Amino acid sequence: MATSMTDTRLDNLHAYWRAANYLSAGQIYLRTNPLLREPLKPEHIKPRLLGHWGASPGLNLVYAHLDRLIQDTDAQVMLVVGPGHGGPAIRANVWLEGVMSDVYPDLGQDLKGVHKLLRDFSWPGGVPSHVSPPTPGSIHEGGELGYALLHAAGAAFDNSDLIVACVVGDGEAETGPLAASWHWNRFLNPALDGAVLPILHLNGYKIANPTIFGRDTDERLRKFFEGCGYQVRFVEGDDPRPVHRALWEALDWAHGEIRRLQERARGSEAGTESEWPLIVLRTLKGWTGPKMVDGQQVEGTFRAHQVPLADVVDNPEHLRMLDEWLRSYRPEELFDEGGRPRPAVVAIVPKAARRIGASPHANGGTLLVELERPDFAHYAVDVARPGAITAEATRELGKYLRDVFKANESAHNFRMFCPDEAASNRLDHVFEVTGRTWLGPIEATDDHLSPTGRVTEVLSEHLCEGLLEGYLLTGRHGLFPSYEAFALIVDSMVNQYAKWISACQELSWRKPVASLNYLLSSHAWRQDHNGFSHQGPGFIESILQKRSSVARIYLPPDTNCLLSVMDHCLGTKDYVNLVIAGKQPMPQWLGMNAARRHCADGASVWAWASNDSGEPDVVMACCGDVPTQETLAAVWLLRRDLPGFKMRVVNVVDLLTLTSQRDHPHGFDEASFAALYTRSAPVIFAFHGHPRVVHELIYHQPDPTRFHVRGYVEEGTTTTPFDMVVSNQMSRYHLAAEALRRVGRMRSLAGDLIHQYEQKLAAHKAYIYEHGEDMPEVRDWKWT
Ligand SMILES: Cc1ncc(C[n+]2csc(CCOP(=O)(O)OP(=O)(O)O)c2C)c(N)n1
Ligand SMILES: [Mg+2]
Repeated sequence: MATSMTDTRLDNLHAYWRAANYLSAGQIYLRTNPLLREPLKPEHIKPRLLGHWGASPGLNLVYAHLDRLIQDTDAQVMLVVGPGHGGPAIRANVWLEGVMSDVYPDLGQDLKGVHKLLRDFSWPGGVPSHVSPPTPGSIHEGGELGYALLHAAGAAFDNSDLIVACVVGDGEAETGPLAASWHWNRFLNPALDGAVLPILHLNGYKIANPTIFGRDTDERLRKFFEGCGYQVRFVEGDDPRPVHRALWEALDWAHGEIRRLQERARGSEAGTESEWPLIVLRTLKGWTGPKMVDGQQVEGTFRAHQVPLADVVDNPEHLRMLDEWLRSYRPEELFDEGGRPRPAVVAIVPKAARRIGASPHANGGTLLVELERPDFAHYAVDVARPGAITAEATRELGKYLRDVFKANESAHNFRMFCPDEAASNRLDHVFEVTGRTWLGPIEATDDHLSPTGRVTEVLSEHLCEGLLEGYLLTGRHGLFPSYEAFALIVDSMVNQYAKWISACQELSWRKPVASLNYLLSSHAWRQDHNGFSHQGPGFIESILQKRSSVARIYLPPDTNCLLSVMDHCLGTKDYVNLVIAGKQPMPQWLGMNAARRHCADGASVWAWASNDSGEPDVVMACCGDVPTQETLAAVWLLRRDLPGFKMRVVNVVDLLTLTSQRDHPHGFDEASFAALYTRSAPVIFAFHGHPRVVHELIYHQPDPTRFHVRGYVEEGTTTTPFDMVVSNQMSRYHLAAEALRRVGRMRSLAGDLIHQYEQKLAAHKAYIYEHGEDMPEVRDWKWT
C-alpha cells in the first residue's frame, strides 16, 4: 500500500485539481473553444451564464483527495455532495476519471467530448446545473439542501465495506434536517454497517450571507462536534500546497480511524456507538476564481457563489478577466493535443471499479436483490361473511412484516424507519424477530432495543425519510410507517425524491430501485385521544402531484386488502407507494380471495352490499376504512328504511382508478368507469381525505358533476369516533340523507326519512355530551 506523500504525487494531485477547476469554470462559461486553443472571443461564451462556481473548487479538492485515498488504500468510497449546486465540479471529476465516457460514449476524453461536456452543462437539451441523475456516481442532487448526511448514512447501512464520504455545506448545515442528522452516528453499527465520513466545508458563505459555522472559532466548532460524539480534525488555508498536505494527512487519519473503529467492533458481536472521524475543511469560497471584480472582492466572499464574472459578452474587461482566470490553470499543460487529460493529471485516479463515479452503490438498481415476500394469504383474517368480525389491520400486517424481516435476514436488505411509532401503529409483531436500532446504553426497562435492530426509530420524520431514501437508492428495500398528519413534514423531501426517481426513469443506465413505501396509520378519522392537530389527510395531495410514472395511492378498506396491497407495494420498483390504513378494531369485509381480486381491480362493485340489479338510483361509493364503514351503515339504514331504493356500493382501494387513463396508468377508461359508477346516476362518495381530491381526479370522467363527495373538511377535536364523521358531515346519516336528496324518484318519501336522520344526529350530540361515548346503536352496529 503506497501511502507516501511524494512531491511528484502532490504535483499530480495539484494538476488534477487545476484541471477540475478549469473544467468547472469552463462549463459555466464556454459554449465552444473548450480548451482555449483560440484567443477567447465573445462568441465562445454561452448566452446565459447559469451555474455555481463558489462551491466547486472545494468539491474538486475533496474529490481529488478522495481519489488519492482510494488509490492508496483500495477503499470502496461513495461520495454524497451536499452542495449539489456545485454540479460542474462533480461532472468535471467524473469526466476526468473516465467514467463519463464509459456511460456516455459521446463524452469521450477527446476534443469532441470535452466540448460537449462544457456545452451541455445548463444548456437546453443538455444537463441540469446540479448533481442530477445524469451525473454518474451520485444518489443525491443537493438541490433542496439538507439531506446529504441522511442519504450518506442510509447508503452505509448494511454495506459493511463501504465508506460514504459526505460533503456538507456550511449553509446547508443550518437547515433543520441537516442539523438533526449529525445524529446518524447513533445508528450506524461499526460491526455491521459501513462508515460515513462527514467533511464540513466551511467556505464561510451561503448565497448572500456568512454562515453560522463559518464565523465560529475552531474551538467552538470542536466543542460542538465533540459534543455530538465525533473526533474532529481541521484543514484550513488559502495556500494550496499546505492545504494539500493537510487534507492528505487528514484523510489518511480519518480512514485509519474508521478502520480502527470497525476492527474493534468487528471483534465483538454487537458494536457500540463510536467516535467517528469528521473533517472540517476551511477554504475560500470560489477559491482560485477572480479575486476582485468591479472593485469588489469576490474570491472568499458570498459574491463567488454563482457566476463571479457576469456580462462577459458585452463587457470587454470582464472577457479579459475571464480569459486570464481560465488560463491561470494552464490548460495547455493539462490536456494533450487531442483533448485528453495528460497522464500526470490523472495519475491519482483509482482503478476502474474503484473510481467514485463508477460506484455500483450509486446505481442501486444494479445491486438490487429481490425482496423475499412470504405468501400474504397466510396472514389472512377469516371473514365468514362481511362484517362478521373486527380486527386491527396494522396489527395483522405486523405479522406479515415480521416474516418479511425473517425471510430476508441473510440478505440484510430490509429495514423500517419510523418516528417512534412502530408500536403505536401496532406493528409490534416485528419485534419478535428484530429490534430497534440502538447503539447506546440499554436499560432493563427498555423495550426491544438492540445494536443489530433493523427498525430505526428516531423522532424526526426528516431523518426517517432521508435514511430510507439513501437505503433505497443504494439498492435495498424498506418501509416508512408514520402518523398520517405528520407525514406532511416530509412533503418537500418526497417531492425531491419523486423528481429524482422520475429523472432516473429517463436514463437507461440507471436501473430501477425498490419503491419508497409509506404506511400511514393513526389516521385523521381516529385521533380519539389526540384531536385536531393530529387530523390531516393532506399527504394524499402531496403524492397526487407527482408524475404518474411514480405516484401510487392505496386505501385498503380492511385487513385482507391491506395485506394484499402491502405485499404488492413491497414487490414494486421506482414508485412512491402511499398506503393509508387504520390501526383501530374495525369491521372486516372481504375474505382473502375477494380481497385479492378487489385489490387487483383497484375498485369494484360490492354486490353483496348492493340491491340495484343493474340500474341503481344512486351509487354509494367509498374509499378508506372509515368511509367504507359509514357508507355500508348508510346503505344498511336505507335498505331497512326504504327497501325500494336501489343502491350500488362501489369501493375504491386504488385511488388513482378514479382518474382517466390519459392522466394515470391506473386510470379507468370510460367504459370501465361507467361499469362501476354508471353514466348518469348520482354518486355519493365518502372519502378518507379532502373532498376536492376526488373532484379533481374524476374531472375527465363521464359527467363528473353528479359526484357528491363527503370527506375530511378540517372539522374535529378530541371526541368520539362517530362524532368525527358527524362533524365532517360524512356520517351514515349524512350519507343516507344526501342519497335521498339526490334521487328525484324518492322525493315524496325522502322528506320524512331525512328528518328522522337529522333527529338522530341531534340525539347523537346530546348523547355523547352526556355519556362521553357513542350511542349504542352506533357503537354496536353490525352489517347484517
Ligand atoms: C432548502 C434550501 N433552501 C434554500 C436553497 C437556496 N440555496 C441554494 S445554494 C444556497 C447556499 C448554500 O450554501 P452552502 O451550503 O454553504 O454551499 P456553498 O455554495 O457555500 O458550498 C442556498 C441558500 C436551497 N437550495 N435549499
Ligand atoms: Mg458555504
